[in-house]
Amino acid sequence: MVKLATIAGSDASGGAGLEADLKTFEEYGLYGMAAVTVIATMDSDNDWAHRVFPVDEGALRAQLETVFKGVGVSAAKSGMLGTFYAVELTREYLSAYGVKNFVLDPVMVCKGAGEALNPELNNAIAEKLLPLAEVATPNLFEAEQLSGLTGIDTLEKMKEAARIIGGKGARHVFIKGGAKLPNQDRALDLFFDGRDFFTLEDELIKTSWTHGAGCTTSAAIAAGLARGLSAREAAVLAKKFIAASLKAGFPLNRWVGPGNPSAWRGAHLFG
Ligand code: PXL
Repeated sequence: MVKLATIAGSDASGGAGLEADLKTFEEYGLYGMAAVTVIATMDSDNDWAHRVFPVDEGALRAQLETVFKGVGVSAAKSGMLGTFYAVELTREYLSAYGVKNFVLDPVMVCKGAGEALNPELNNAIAEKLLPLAEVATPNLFEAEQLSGLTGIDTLEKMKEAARIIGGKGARHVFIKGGAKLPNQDRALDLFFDGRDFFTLEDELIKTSWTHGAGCTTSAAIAAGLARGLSAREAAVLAKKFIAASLKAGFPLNRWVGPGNPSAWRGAHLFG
């Protein structure tokens, strides 16, 4: 059994975070483990306002020991880290255990929360984790934060950001969410391998139920790497996976709805 791990927050509502990651790993036929960094909760009496509770440093280290020392992994991804010590422990364990297949999802915003999370961590994520990343998967906002560029509103600017982020150490950069560029009616993402750019275009799935889409995409890339795909092959397959998931999105309540990673089974088996 191929094993991989996510170092990420728990989304108590189940659509994003490590819950999305583990569901995705399962769909790829892999054995998933999780080291929980923070617990995110949402308040239905207060317009689904998010709260984030960090897991203490000792408990996070003990989980990382379990995962990396006690079991071992073929790949790992990180999601919402939430504290400086989570960034540093992630760096420490990935380095100590020589994890090459590491996908950095530099979670800096949460659609539901509507604002930047922990902006004080952004530099630490860039400095400590980009150099370890086989693939970094920023959305447009995160690409701006990691590259220092502002107002990424064209494919050319996405490319410039990818080049800067690659220059900071990520071996491949996958910028998600080009659908948000002005006048964009296709789902457009950009993949950069340190030399060449590839655009990944697909039908834009018009849905409000996109909660967890970023987590799912980066988890699918990590799962593809664990399966032995190249970074580019893993990104191409992840894009198909997320499209199937979003086509089957559904509401949880009046505020939020996730994609459905298990939709892949049907899409995959029955075309
Ligand atoms: O989608 C970003 C995200 C990542 N991780 C956790 C979250 C969220 C958004 O809600 O809760 C744990």
